[in-house]
Amino acid sequence: MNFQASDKQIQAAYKLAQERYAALGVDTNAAMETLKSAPISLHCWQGDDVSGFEDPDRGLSGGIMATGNYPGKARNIDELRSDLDKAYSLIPGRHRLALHGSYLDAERRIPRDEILPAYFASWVDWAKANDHGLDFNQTLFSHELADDGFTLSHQDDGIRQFWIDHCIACRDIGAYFGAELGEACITNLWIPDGFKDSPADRLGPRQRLLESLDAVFEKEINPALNLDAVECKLFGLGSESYVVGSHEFYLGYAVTRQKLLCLDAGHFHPTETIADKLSSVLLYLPEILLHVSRGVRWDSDHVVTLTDDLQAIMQEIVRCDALKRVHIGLDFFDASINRIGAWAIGTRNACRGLLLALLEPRDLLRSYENAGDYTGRLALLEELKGLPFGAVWDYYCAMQGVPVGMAFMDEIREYERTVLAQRG
Ligand code: RNT
Ligand code: ZN
Repeated sequence: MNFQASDKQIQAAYKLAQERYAALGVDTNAAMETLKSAPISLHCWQGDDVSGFEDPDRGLSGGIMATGNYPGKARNIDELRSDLDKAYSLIPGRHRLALHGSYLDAERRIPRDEILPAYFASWVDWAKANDHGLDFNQTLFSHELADDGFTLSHQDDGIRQFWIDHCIACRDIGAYFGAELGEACITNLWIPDGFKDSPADRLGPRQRLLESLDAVFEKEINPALNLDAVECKLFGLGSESYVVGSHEFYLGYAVTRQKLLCLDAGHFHPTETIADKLSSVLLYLPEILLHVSRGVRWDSDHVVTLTDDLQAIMQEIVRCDALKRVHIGLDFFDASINRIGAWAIGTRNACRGLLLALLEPRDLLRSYENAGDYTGRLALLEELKGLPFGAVWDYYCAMQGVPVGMAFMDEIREYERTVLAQRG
């Protein structure tokens, strides 16, 4: 990228920042190189409030709720792709897209247990054309056979089998993505199953879920093509008293079956952070999937901001040297603001959190800790907060050819005026 006049300032500020970090033994260029090679999996569902294209008129169910009615929501696949293209153009680095089973490209409504790779061929073409990786999710909500709150743990054998077949079909689609794109797709399974009020039987549904999962994963799939993840949860809307797929349930399942565990930042007690879980889970599982999200008082799926929690998550990934083992996906949906803005703000923040973690003087911090100098450790951690991190971030954005600072909002406003405002 050629530098413009104003870029001189960005360069000058970067030079100064580089020296400040170098004095602490941190190589800012190396940090940017690492950041460049760390993909974030953007979630398609921020673009249309989790509606999908199976039956866009159907409302959400299964504890999923998007609030707000900001104008310009994507109404079809072309609009969603166009919005995604805009979002990716504002985010530095090469990234992935996480699709859901309900985002298929079909002329008529296809039963979920019959979805095929062919219905996702146009997504593969789009991903190839734009150099995006692809991830996938089974969709076990917003469907008449999930409306009573149970899917893979349902009492009814037929309904359970329907969802098992859907999950198997989705794994095949994941493997198809992996084969087409030459890198493994992570197919993530989340189910809404649970009770609003106190159950009389907590064990039965969990036993049925265990058996269903074993049926879903019975067929071996080459891990170079598809990796399976299972997502745990503490409570949900309508499943406040009992969630079948709890943390303990899925941790046990993932460890015994060597599946990826998906940790969603909003799926625990409000003061509980997933950051502290990574180092433990990494001892028992080769890989982890994250749903980086921001709960406000509950699992509200707010846009990711540069919070202490986000920084702690990214620090743990970097401190555990686990960037290749922890896959960073996003999971927020805010329908009250410009949806492309939500993607851009949330993903840029995920990248910024990661950059901050990569700029940590790890060796120095550890040497204090190992020497028992906890005062020095605390002092340095606090001083780091005042270092010119923003200059490195701006420089990185400029080098990656994406807008620096608030300039990305100019593009979003322009797109809103010329594209979103034209939508009915
Ligand atoms: C729901 C889970 C799940 C969904 C997406 C749409 O609580 O977090 O990951 O948000 O699959
Ligand atoms: Zn999630």
